[in-house]
Amino acid sequence: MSTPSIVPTSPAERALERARDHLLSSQDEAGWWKAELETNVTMEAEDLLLREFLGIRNEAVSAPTATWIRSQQNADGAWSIYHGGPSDLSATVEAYWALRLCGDPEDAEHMRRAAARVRELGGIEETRVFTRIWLAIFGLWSWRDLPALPPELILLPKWFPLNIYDFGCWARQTIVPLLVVAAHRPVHALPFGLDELRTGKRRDDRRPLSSWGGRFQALDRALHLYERRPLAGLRSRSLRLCAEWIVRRQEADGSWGGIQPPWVYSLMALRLLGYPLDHPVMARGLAGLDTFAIEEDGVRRFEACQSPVWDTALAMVALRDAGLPAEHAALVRGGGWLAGQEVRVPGDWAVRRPELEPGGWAFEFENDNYPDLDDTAEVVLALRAAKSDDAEAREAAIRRALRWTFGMQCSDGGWAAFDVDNTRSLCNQLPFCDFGEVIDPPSADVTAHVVEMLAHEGLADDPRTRAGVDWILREQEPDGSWFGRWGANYLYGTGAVVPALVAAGIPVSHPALRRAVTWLESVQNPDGGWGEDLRSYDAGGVPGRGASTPSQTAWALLALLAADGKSAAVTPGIDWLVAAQREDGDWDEPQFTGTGFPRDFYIRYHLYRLNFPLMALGRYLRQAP
Ligand code: R04
Repeated sequence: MSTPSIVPTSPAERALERARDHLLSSQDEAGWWKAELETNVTMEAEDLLLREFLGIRNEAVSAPTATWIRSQQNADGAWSIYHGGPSDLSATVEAYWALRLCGDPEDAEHMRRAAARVRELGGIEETRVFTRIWLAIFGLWSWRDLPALPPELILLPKWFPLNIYDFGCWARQTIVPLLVVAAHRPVHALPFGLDELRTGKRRDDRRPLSSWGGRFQALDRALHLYERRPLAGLRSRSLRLCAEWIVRRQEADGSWGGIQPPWVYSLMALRLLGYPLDHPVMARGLAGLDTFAIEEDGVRRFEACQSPVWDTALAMVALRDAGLPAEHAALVRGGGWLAGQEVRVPGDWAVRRPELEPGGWAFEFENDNYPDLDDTAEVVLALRAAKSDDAEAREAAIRRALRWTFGMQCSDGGWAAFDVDNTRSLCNQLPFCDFGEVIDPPSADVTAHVVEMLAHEGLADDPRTRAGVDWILREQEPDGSWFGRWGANYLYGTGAVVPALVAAGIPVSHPALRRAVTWLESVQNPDGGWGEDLRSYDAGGVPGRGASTPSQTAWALLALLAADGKSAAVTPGIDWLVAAQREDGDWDEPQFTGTGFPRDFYIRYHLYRLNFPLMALGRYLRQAP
């Protein structure tokens, strides 16, 4: 089937056509789209450390990885965790260390600058717990100076506070293998030290006993005493349970959760438990890791995760917005591929919802244990954009997705990414949890995607959808915006919420929508676009401000267009998109506009710069008089 030709009359139409063709040309023959998921150099550094630990690091991997890490160093000698971001201490320590491992001499210019910057930022002593765990594994930090991680944690029943199911699934999958690693206290000596990265200062983070933080510090001291003589029976039973838990969760591609941290720590844990490298679980895990490496132009970098389901669903929605008919071969193939990715087995979510029938979609190629509500919502919207050869099977999959979605609604009416009522904020107070979000409470962006999908399915008046709408309305910030949990930041939240509320039947005259429009107008850049720096997540950060980017401009436009499109901000926004487009139909977007964890972990989705502008252009042109 050929691409329908829109007679290009306006610049916006020409921009849409070029973007559409560019997107169509990047589809895989199997039907999916997948662009790079870029994060930061801790991925490459830890890949090398894992290989060193397992005794499989070689020059073929080290040299191109080191080239990549060197290429990412900032002028001040440090590394950042996102484009244009401030120097990050933990990332810099890991990057520097990885380069030492690859043979870069301590007195090389770039290394001296890095070490000096590390000391300025507080030295090894001030790095995050994960970095210091890596250092302990290699004898460069004392296990005694780390928060205790007793494997007996696995024995806590699922109703007991701080049991593993109280943690968000990404933290849970990371913690269980780390329990095993910490129990072994491995020390894999290296031929060099890292004294040049130390300040010699002890960190003073004692908290008062009147706070949870302080009480957990006291508990931590008690656990360290227990670590000296753990009960042998309890310890071995705990380790056995951890091993079973880990092995049972390996995915078909050899990964754990499709994300790097649990993957790497699970391989280390199993190795420490005696699994040889040629054991099928280990061999699958290691072979799978290689498929997450990108090797080109003499460099090797590493994806923290892969996003084919998410990229494909968004691309299909964008192509529908761009005017492609449901019969178009690209949409039919994309829909067929997505349908085949449906999750049909229970995962960790079933611990809280044992009676609920499986359904829905995950983010990655293989991640049966962790389907999420965000992908499920976008996939249902995408499937509706494509004609299917087997309409009955398609309907059945959507029915299962709807049932699963309703079953996964949190008790306050919102939806979270992976779990129900995963809201025990106490988890964040543990001394071990100094990095990233460790719980999965409902968020405005996920709830909005779910509500939009339910409305599209004709369920806007279902009381459960209404509860979601009410949840969203309660979450609006005083300035009229919504927080973005999985995208940067208030522009992402607001860009998701406004179209959802309108789809759910909230009139565009509703005060919540008018306030959202006013907020978007107030943060538009003089150049007509929108942008929001990731510093907006920091305490005292400014919401909605930053250099204009294609994806964030598109999010603002999607909201304004949904809210009747009469805002005077629309035309300059569209003009900005048109002017910023490259000749080949794509856009440049060095900025990271995806969020893994606010403040700690950010993602540059390489398809955001194309998918979202295409949606915005498509909806604009459909609305234009
Ligand atoms: C865009 C939203 C889609 N939707 C599903 C989210 C999928 C990606 O979620 C994660 C990606 C992650 N990466 N790395 C981590 C991670 C966690 C996610 C990660 C995990 C543990 C540690 C450090 C990083 F949930 Br420790 C790429 C919402």
